Amino acid sequence: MKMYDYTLAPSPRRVRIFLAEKGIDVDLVQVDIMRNANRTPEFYQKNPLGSLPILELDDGSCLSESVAICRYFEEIQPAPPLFGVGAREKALVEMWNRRIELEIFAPVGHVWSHLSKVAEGRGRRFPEFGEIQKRAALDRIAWLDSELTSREFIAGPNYSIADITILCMLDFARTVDILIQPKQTNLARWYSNASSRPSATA
Ligand SMILES: N[C@@H](CCC(=O)N[C@@H](CS)C(=O)NCC(=O)O)C(=O)O
Repeated sequence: MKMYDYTLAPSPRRVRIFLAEKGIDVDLVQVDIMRNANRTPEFYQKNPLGSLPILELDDGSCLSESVAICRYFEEIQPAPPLFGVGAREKALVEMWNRRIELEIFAPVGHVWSHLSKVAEGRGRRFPEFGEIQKRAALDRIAWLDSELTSREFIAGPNYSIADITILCMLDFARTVDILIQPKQTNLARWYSNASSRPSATA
């Protein structure tokens, strides 16, 4: 089994952190997406969307989508549980993971694609759209701060895949100058906690 990875990209990092939390080792193969190493016919055979991460199983079949890959590992090694335990907690983890992906990670991704210098030349850009997405991301990060007022982690008392998604989103957001604001003390406390876990360096 091996995972196609790019150290600087936030989506494969979600899986690397997940694996580190579980103590699972997987061979990593670096694919330099900034040099379009993923935009080749061979690579599109592995994932028609051309995106990372991809997990290639021993029979040669491939799984993509970071959350799907994490679910695969949760099934084969349930401990420690990172998708929640019991009906309610599992639903809350799912709820928060989806909210963070759709409501915050996606806008941050659009800011990177449409406004950042490094993404120049990677596709058509609409700077005004990028600015709108930046305002949306900032608003939703403020919402996240308020949600963390009374909880240690976003979905409850336990660290979960939803927290991993926040960590990767916030570190990615920093590259486009979307920062935790000084008054966002709940989020700052959460960030200090999550980023000091050993898995955060994965
Ligand atoms: N929803 C996907 C997102 C995958 C994605 O967008 N990956 C980026 C890296 S973070 C990528 O491979 N982009 C390829 C490119 O820009 O050509 C997941 O979670 O796996």
